[in-house]
Amino acid sequence: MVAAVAHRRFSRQASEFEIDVLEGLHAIPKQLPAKYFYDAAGSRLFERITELPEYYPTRTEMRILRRHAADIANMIPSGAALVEFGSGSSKKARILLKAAAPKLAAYVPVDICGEMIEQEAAELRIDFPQLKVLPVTADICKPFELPPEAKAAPARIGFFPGSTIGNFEPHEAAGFLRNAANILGRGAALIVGVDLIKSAEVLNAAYNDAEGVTAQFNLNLLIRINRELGGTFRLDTFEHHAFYNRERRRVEMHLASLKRQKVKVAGDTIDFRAGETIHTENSYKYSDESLAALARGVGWLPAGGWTDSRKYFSLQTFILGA
Ligand code: AVJ
Repeated sequence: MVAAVAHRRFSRQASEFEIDVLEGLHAIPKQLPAKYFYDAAGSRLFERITELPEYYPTRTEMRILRRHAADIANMIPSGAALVEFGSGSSKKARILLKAAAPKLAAYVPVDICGEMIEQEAAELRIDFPQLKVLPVTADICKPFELPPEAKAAPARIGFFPGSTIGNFEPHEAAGFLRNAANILGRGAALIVGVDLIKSAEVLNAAYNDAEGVTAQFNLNLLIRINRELGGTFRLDTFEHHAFYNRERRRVEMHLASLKRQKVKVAGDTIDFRAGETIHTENSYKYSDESLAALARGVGWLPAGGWTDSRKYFSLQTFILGA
């Protein structure tokens, strides 16, 4: 055991996950990056969240997409390539593809999880036999190369649905939009989905569902740390906390320690005070105006959009200024 720990500490290459987790747990206040929610179990729990009665964003965005798919397709120039950032299961792109596939040179799903997009690409090729599906495995926040067919197209249309942009700090969201502009290039357009600012009641319910699926999703991060980093988190000593922070226009998720305790992770000891939390996610809420201001700052010009009758969710389009 001693040898194993020594081996881990001194000769093993630490993974990015281990580095990020230890850095976050030693920070004040404690925090963990939200992107680590999505292991296999976490991705399944997120799918369940999207079907909860309280969690309106996914079904609202899908409804907007279905209602306006023809308008969106019309706005896409013939021969363009559709590039989806953080495509995951491509569930939303499928709605667009039903209307736009015949005029597209290619559909390029980009995701950090290569296995997921290759699998999804195989299914899309069956359902859209005429469409070129060219998946790219990449971190959407960093520069990456598009496939030659997408670069050669007369224009590239970016698609970033799901309010994924809400997980970024505002300066990171601006960085993403700038990176997307660089990757998509001259003549590009971008379609972004954002969850809109609304009453605290509706927001708090969406992140505190009666069935407790969101709590399981949040706590699954500790299960993952236990499994992958030899953690000793006791799940019955941490509690899911989620609330709308109105001043900062974001829903915050935390895991609160119910007592004073020590937890081991990758050979390190982490101290918790009673009630101390790990901040696990921010989900920023936008208005059409606040998103437009952010986008304008990095060269994207607002070009209209669509919302639902309750104004819960918004799909906004932008074109690249000169
Ligand atoms: C995937 C970022 C859109 O912020 O609402 C759902 C993730 N977290 N319930 C969101 C999430 C808790 C979700 N996004």
